[in-house]
Amino acid sequence: MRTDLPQAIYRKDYTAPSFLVDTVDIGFDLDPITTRVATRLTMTRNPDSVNQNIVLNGEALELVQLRMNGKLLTKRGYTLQGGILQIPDAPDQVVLEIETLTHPEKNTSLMGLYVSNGNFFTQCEAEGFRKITFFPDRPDVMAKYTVMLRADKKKYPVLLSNGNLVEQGDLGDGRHYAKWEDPFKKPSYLFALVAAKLVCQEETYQLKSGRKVLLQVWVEKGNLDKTQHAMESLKHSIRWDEERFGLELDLDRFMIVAVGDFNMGAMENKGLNIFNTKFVLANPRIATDVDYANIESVVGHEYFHNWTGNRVTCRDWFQLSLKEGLTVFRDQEFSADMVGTASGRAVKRIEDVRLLRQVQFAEDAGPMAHPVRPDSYVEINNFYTVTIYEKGAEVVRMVQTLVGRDGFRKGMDLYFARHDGQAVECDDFRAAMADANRRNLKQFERWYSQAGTPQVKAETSYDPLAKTFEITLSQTCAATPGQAKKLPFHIPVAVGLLDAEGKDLVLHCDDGASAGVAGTLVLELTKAKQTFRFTQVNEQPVPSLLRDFSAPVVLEYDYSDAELALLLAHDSDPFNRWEASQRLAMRRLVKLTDAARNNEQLTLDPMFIDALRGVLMDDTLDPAFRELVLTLPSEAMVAEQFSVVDSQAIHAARQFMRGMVAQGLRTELLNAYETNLTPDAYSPDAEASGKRGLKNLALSYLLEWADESTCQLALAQFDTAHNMTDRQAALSALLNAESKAATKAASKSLKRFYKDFKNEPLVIDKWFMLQGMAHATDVAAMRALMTHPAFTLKNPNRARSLIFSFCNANPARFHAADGSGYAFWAEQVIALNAINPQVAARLVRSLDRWRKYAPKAQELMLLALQKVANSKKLSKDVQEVVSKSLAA
Ligand code: B3K
Ligand code: ZN
Repeated sequence: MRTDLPQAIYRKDYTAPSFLVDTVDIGFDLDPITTRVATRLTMTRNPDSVNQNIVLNGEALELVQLRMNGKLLTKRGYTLQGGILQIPDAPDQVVLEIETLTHPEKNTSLMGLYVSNGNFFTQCEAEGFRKITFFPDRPDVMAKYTVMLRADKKKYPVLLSNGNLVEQGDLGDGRHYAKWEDPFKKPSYLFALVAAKLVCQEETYQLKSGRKVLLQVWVEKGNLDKTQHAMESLKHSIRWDEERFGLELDLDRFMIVAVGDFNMGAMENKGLNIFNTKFVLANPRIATDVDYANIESVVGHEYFHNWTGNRVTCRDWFQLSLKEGLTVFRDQEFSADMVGTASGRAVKRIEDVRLLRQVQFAEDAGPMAHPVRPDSYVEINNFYTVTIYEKGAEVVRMVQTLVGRDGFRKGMDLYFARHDGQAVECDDFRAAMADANRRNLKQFERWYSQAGTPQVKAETSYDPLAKTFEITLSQTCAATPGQAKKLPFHIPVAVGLLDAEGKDLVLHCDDGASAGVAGTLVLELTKAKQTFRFTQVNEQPVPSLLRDFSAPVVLEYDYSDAELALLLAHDSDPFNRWEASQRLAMRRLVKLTDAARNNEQLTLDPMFIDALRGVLMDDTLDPAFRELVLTLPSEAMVAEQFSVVDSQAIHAARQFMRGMVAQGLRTELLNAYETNLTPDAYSPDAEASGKRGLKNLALSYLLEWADESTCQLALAQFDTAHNMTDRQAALSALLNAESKAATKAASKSLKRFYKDFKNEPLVIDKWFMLQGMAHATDVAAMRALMTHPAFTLKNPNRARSLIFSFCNANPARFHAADGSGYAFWAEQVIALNAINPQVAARLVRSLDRWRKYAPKAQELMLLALQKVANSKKLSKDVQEVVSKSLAA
């Protein structure tokens, strides 16, 4: 068995580039079979470098010729080994002319220059530019680009690249050209081109300064009725960055282009964002409320990168979170501000934290755990993770909590004043925040260097005579690969104290606490153990700890059910209201899972149902918030509570609980269903989508008892829905209900859904996804689905919709006792590896926590992992994840 790791790259080995590139002139003769790329680089020796040679990266390229200062370089003039071209003995000023050939149509990796549905696109982050031409392909080499595109005019009427269009015309032979110039220096990973048959929605938009800019959203002809929401989102993003951070769009033209084959969500290329169609196209017929919200946040995210990422970029890829964590934080704040209301903000916060806990905490506890600023990697594409993105955003959020919102803005201003146009490190961001606020953030650095989720334990004691209340916080952090010992983190813990009625007490505390929102103090935990004393506390309070989830930690406190019920009913912090509901549910789910595993009788106490009833019936609460409270922790979240996971028992426990809630609240759920209908014209706003969310959750509960009447309710919704949110929810509820009537209704609806939407790829993705996730779908059913003519592994969205949804979101079937799920997984990883290593490596992650399962299951998982490890021609993407998963 091969478990050896391919060559790792270490942060400590960073050296400055030997030559800097001043200008790049790059010309393309675009042809799907063979594209000729001619590059002219002007380069200057970097006095800071120790390396004398010119070093260029190149991958999957045919080198036609190479000239230095006009002279042809023969094979004796350079070396080319392992994707690195080196030229020794170069003068200090160099003009390099490089001609290469690439084969876009054959490029299924979707990195570099590739073809999707007959059109040309590029993806260069992180290291795709080296698949286009030889270049020092590293983010600390920033240059000015001029791009010449030449292509068949009929087939590719639209020719786009970064920056401004400076010239275009015919070439006479049925081909045409366009010349683009980007006025800003940029790293190669931000280069992009599009040559395609597309149409656009465009608009002139006036910036606050009065300057007018051209905004365009480019799509295939049939999709022009699906661009409005992306355009609106873009305008909102531009305005928001002006208002919240004083950051203006620096170009005269900003383009978004949608492509159906794309490895991730979207890409922030300078002035030419390229998007997965999934995050652009929307109309009520094809997109759900969640899709609308995702489009807004991804459009925002990519736009915000223009400052946090593009104007100030990363010195090396270890600093990835410098741009990603910060930009996720910015897009989270943007989405929250777009909703506006306090409870709307809380809903957004809860959704973000749910993702963090379910996916990032799991990553932090597994073999792929890594710090927000990693120390090493084999394949950088494997490090576009929830740790870099979501935990990175939490780290930025903690800075804001520590220095305050205004202080944070001051820090951002200083960051740009110091580093505009530079490629910098995470430390530079922290230094700007510290200096602008005269704060010591030295210990805070550990959030960047230490992996793992800290566990914070709280203990309290009340002294009625002295009227003092003490909170003792202690922190630990489990070992992660390569990091046995952890030093204490600097953790902001926001707390409030509730009286017996659930009202906030006025807080007095002298132990290093700073004021948060009213009724809240931020305790700064910096030691392994620390006590904070509150004075003038006239009654025994109930503590509301870690309000608004002020730090990405697991907080343990021995709450009684009664205390949790009080918090759920009254906490002024909506996040902790929700949190109380999840604690109540989770402790019961853990017990139920144990009982299910031991084949004991499952029971649920009425107190829990009563607490949920109270929330469900509380009309003063937003429907969206009520939906979150009524949603039980996912099976994946329950699994995290166990050292040995039993997926079948967890599924049984959670299903039992859903059934009991459905039974106990049937009348209230029916009532919620009826009072939250949204018969008016579709709008994705928070109020309407919140209503739909609660109504559809009610429907899914009602179908836990899938009798004739509830099936009819779902069928009627499916048949008459005037939007995809309701249609998909009805189908999903039917698919997951267990009764003959439901099964019949589901199969009829599935057929109809396919027929109605067969020309909408994004909807067919949903069709596959719902089936991949349905409890009834076992491996045999998956294999049958894969033979469907609409299925292909080549399109990442399609592969994800079926294969990933089964492996990641159908745990009871994926972890079938016979190991069929694992064998299936191995086959798909191997097949994907040959097509698209990045997508394949993501799928490997579905088994990386194999040590968390019972011995018998472990054995079967190990077999599957070894099968992949021993297969031929493994990409380094897949090799890295497999070997790290197998390592002790
Ligand atoms: N920066 C890109 C991600 C690139 C992923 C490369 N494997 C999208 C984003 O985070 O905005
Ligand atoms: Zn990003």
